[in-house]
Amino acid sequence: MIFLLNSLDKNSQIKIIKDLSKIIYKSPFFTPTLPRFNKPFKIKISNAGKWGWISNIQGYQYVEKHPETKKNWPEIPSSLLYLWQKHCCKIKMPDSCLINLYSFPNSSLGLHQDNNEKDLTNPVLSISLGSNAIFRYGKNKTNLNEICLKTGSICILKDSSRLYYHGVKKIQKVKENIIDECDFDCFPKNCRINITLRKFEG
Ligand code: MD3
Ligand code: FE
Repeated sequence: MIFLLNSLDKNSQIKIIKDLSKIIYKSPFFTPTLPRFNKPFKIKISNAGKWGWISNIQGYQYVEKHPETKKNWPEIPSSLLYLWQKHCCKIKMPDSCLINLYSFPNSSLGLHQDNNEKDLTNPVLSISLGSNAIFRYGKNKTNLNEICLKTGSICILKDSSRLYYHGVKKIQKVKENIIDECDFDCFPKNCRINITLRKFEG
């Protein structure tokens, strides 16, 4: 696991937030639910790319259409593809971009592994924007590291870290939230957005 803390400058973060607002306009946030129990997650999500990750009573899956609008997901913006090429891979492009919305103060994400992708040797790239996340991760559930992911931080998962357990314990609000400064109605005040770029198909 490679952390590039505060790696994106303000202008690149603003460009990404604008691109996200266009995605959310076409593909609104929705609340995923837990497989089997159908209990709502404490985050909202949307996607871009050919394959969007969803969760509902049936399980976790990658699907080509938004579960509510039934439309294809919007394209992954070039501002994000550029970061994938810079930090992950020049050859294979991601085909999935999950956008997680954390509201302050009640959002969190339980400890889990990401193993729904077909080829787990492909890397994952994550970008944090807005409020801070208290992020926990480790090889086992019992021995976790904790780190504060601030706005503009990038996290790269490859090789042995690809199957680490990880989750977001809580959200901490910040004095100047760059998402609030952009002033889009689609994002609540004091929120955090996490973007994960992945390759779902081989
Ligand atoms: C470690 N998202 O969407 S991003 C997820 O902050 C997810 O929203 C978190 O976990 C968030 O699945 C964490 C950092 C991250 C992403 C993928 C990973 C860490 C990872 C895959 C494997 C190991
Ligand atoms: Fe995850």
